[in-house]
Amino acid sequence: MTSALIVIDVQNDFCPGGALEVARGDQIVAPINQMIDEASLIILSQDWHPKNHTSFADNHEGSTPFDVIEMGYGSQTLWPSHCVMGTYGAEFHPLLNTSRANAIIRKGATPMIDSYSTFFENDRKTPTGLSGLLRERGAKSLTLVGLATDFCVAFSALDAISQGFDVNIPLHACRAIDNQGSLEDALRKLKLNGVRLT
Ligand code: VGL
Ligand code: ZN
Repeated sequence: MTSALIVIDVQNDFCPGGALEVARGDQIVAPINQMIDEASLIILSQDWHPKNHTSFADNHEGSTPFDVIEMGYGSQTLWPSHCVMGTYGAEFHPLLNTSRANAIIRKGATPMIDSYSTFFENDRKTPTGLSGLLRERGAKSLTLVGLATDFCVAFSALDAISQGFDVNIPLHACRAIDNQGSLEDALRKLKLNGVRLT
């Protein structure tokens, strides 16, 4: 069975000192590099927003980060402006080994839709093309690692299951935002849907 390693959003803005820093987010770079050395099909996901992105609190007057608003596609957490395309914050962590990556999937570029998952935008309908890429390459089993466990890793894992892949998440190679119980919620949903947590 062919397997693929999907490295989610290991970018400067999600690491300590970044705009939407995840505690100890940089500690996963070394274990992920080790997994990259051993993987045969490697996909990197990159959160990649325009400055006017609807998920930024800065773009909603009177809002502050972590407020929740209603969008046409459901509720949306407002974030500090992060991973703006072309900026340092949107670049991969400088120590992440990107040289062996087979493909980079960028997500979140549509101004009016957020995209936690690297398979579908938050409207749950607009595909990034990753499912097709993995299928054409014969991948059946996916290992997901990266940032953040409770948002982009979890949403990607649930979509991967719905797309018929086997999914494994080694938690030592992930870190969470953990806002208002979001990590516990995510872990429960992942287990319920058959994601293997190791
Ligand atoms: C992420 C919030 C907003 C993530 C991306 O990578 O988990 N979280 N954009
Ligand atoms: Zn984002």
